[in-house]
Amino acid sequence: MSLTGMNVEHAGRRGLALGAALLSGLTAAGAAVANTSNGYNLMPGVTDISRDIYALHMEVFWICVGIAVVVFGAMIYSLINFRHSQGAVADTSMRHSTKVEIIWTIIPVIILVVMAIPAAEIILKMEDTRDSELSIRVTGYQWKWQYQYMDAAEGINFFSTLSQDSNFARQLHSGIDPRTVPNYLLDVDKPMVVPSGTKVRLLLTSQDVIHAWWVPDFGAKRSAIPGFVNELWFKVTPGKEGIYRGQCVALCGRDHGFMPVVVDVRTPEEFKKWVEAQKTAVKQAAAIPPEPPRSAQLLN
Ligand SMILES: [Cu+2]
Repeated sequence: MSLTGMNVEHAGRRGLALGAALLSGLTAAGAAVANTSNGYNLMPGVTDISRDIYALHMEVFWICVGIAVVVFGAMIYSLINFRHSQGAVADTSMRHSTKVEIIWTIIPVIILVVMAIPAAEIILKMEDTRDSELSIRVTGYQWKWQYQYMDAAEGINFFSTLSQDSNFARQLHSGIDPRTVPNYLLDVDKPMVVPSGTKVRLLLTSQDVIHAWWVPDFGAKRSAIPGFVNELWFKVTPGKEGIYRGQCVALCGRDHGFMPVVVDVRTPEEFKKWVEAQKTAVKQAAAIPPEPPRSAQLLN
């Protein structure tokens, strides 16, 4: 039996209906697994922004899966059912169809608009650094970070460098197995400390080359460029206090891989205590008289 044009059209419609059913089924499955994460997916993170990014990522992912199912489904169905050995005769009469062209232009445009609206909303939210409660100036150096606190924590200023354990292990012929070093290359001597439930704004710049500050759990990443000040904000959900790790993500030279970012998120009360302790330490350090110059020591 040969397949006529009528049969092809009928089969095509059936294929589309099958694709639509699969798409709706997959969307439901996607919603069900959206809150779980394994090592292969983005992490939902601990801030509103990171959760928004994750939700958008999953939404776009399932739209792509749906498109793939419809397109490949139609292709595979056609390849199997309308193959030459089955006696299929190619329809050579259709050269151009304005109707079809309009449909396959409008559908992708609708899909793109559906994806662009929530994406733009999240970008605007990420850029809105107004009403921040704590600002920290972050300066990138080859190869470390400097954190200078402002607002209520004004005066706290320190460098954050790769922890000694990682630094020893990374040396050529160190004889140390990196797998025995906890948080290898993701640990620092002095982490950034911030309070949870607080809108923290970072002012990023660099002293030498372009670096980039990134903590995946915060959904926060921005370049630190010499001569520019870039802004970034995050607000860790209360109850999600803990240590969060990231890295410099701009190829910034030989030791690019050795300037991790570590953020210690504490409750606002604990953060206040930390600020007081830091300020006391700064005062004590300032009270120590400086050593006289060597020439003066010799004269005495
Ligand atoms: Cu860097």
